[in-house]
Amino acid sequence: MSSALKNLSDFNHTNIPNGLGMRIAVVIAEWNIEITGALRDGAIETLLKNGVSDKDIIVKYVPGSFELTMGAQLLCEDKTVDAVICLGCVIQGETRHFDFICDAVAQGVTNVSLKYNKPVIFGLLTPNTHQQAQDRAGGKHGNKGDEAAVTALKMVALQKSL
Ligand code: DLZ
Repeated sequence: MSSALKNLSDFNHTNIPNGLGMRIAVVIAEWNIEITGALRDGAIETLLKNGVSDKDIIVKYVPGSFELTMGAQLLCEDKTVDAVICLGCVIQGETRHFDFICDAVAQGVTNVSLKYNKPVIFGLLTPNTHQQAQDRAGGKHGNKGDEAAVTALKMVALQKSL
């Protein structure tokens, strides 16, 4: 698996657009908050580092990853929001809901994004173990929240360029 070999956060850190003037919402699942909180911190740090103003970062929480889609939809209703970053963590083996939740979020995020014509970023960790989650939430494979923030900046810049 490619992620066994590298820090995934290095992968998309080229040509990051400046986020000044962008308004970005971050929706975080409270399940596995020790992981999703680290994803949130990585995402916010990356947004700030790349020019997004503190006042233009909206942070909201939903109970679990299944609710990320609804959270994203509510935030997309706000016309001042340019993009929504969804952050969650579903650990396989911990729940029989794993496949249902992951499929629902992937489909839901896609649907909301297309419905509102707005970038909605899929920042859902789907690891087999808690250790794998930690490795991707500020550990040896980087921080998926960081990557999600870069993706949001790139997608908003793309949209604004058209
Ligand atoms: C119920 C549940 C379970 C078992 N596991 C997780 C998980 O690992 N990660 C996560 O984000 N949420 C989990 N949930 C909660 C669901 O996402 C959802 O909040 C509930 O099913 C209520 O709709």
